[in-house]
Amino acid sequence: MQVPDVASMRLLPVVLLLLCSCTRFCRPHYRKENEKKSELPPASDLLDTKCLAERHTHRSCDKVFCQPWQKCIGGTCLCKLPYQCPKNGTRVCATNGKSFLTYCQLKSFQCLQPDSKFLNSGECTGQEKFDVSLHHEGPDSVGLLRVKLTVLEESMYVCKDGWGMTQANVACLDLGNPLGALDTPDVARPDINIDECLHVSCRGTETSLTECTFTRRAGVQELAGVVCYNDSEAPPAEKAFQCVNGKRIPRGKACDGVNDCGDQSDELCCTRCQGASFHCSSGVCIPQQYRCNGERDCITGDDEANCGGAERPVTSEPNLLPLDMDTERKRIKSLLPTMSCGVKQHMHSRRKRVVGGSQAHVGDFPWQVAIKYGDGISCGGIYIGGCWVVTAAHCVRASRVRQYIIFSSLIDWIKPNTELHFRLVNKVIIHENYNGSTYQNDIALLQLKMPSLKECEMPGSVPACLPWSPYLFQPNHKCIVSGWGREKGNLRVFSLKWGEVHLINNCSQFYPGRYFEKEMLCAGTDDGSIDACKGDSGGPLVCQDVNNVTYLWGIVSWGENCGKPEFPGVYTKVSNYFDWIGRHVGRSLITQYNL
Ligand code: 4AZ
Repeated sequence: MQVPDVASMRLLPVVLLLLCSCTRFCRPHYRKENEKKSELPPASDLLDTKCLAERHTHRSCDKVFCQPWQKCIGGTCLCKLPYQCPKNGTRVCATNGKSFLTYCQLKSFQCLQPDSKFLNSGECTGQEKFDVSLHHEGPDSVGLLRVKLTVLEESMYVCKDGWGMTQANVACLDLGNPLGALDTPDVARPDINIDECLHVSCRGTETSLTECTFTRRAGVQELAGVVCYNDSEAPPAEKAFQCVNGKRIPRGKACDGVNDCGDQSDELCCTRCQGASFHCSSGVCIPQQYRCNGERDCITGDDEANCGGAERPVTSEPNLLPLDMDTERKRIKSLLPTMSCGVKQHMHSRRKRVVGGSQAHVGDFPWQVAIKYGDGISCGGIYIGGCWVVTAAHCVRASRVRQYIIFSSLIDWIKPNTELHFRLVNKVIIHENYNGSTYQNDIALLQLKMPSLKECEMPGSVPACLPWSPYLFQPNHKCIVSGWGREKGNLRVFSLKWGEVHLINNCSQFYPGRYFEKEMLCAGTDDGSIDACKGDSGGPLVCQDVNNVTYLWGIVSWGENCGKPEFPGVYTKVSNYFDWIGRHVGRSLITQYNL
């Protein structure tokens, strides 16, 4: 670990010292190079073209959370099986006349068999009738929306207040249009006396209006108009944003927090957001109303951060239907299993934080482990829960499984502290596509031996969270690298050091032909003064989210020398290996939100 402070310098070999002081005078390169990239503006200055090419939709768990009746596999939200739903809830009735134990069970069933939609809560009686229709004055496709709810005798017009593309898309699905709505124009009221209408509010993920929230509004009001999507009336391609589902929407409607496409593809690749919307740092625009509403909408959690204790759990208006499905959705979400990772125990987090980086103390990096092989610590590693440690593939060999000792809570190798624990290794799993000459897929798992009959738990250790999406942290985010790094061949042992580095974009410019964007990431400082070095390999690069939860973002892998600004440290991009890790350790051990 190369850190520029004087105290640690004393411990570092002279060679390294010279290297560090030299690099301080080297011209910083990163800023200049990053600016070059923005000379190529995307089609619209709001949109990230590289991201658009990935064709994200509401089912991309790299970008958004899956629904509670879905699970995230290989970056896509897939249907859960009904039995994987939480058990408690109330019975609901589907359009196929069957009743289901819970809303989640119906939704997971519908996910597999899209024909059976939600009808209403409670048992099916065979009598309930739900209907959506368009009331036309003229011959064109514009109409006023009428809804017959199962709980009401008569059909009613929908109020214009609260009406928008989110609601209109759901209504057009009910009207048989898979691409939803084209527009929500103003439509003249019919001549008859209407002194009541239905106010409707949807999230946009519903497959029928029956799942939205309805309230009755008295008084003469403007009514909701809608035109469902048709290709001939849609804006021409040159003026349109092309949705992933094939729909074309006016270009100006992308990145405004409103899901105009219906598959959300117009809100998932945004460099910033316009109108009444909030920009998640993952590049997603969400409606401004979702900010500080008590529900995490951004995968990065930034919509619920800095709310000043003023989170307003939405007190929904009394719904006309006996059970509000949005409330039910949130309740199901809260029943899903949760896991604990990336949060230091209280004893430690009270410690004043060190600024500038250097010497670590017990509890500062409770996920950091040391791998002892031979006479000293050969590599770092990261505890990820259960019996599992992640490290770099180049650090371990399957044939040496019995020669490794894993230390946790270790600080000083010369003066072992009392908190120290150690474990032997049961199994070494090296990534099947690890390439020792290119360092591609430089990742390995160590399964620890259980001490007697107890679990693998190591007192004082806390697992680091694993990132399931490459969008959790962005370039320039400040992260921390830690380790017992030393010069190769130098048997002298150091204590655990840490340093702050930032994530560096576009790293192939530093390592042409050697840097693989999908599998690797770069981090460093402008002057190169903080860097990982030999012996830090296999150890953690961790980043904290807005809620101070720590994620294992990178594994120290390689780099040209150490502490050279023109050669930043290269790390294994952990998010790319989430599924691989899950396959070996069990998904439930590492999945936080999308299980
Ligand atoms: C190594 O040899 C090594 N400066 C690790 C990290 C870096 C360079 C070398 C990054 O283990």
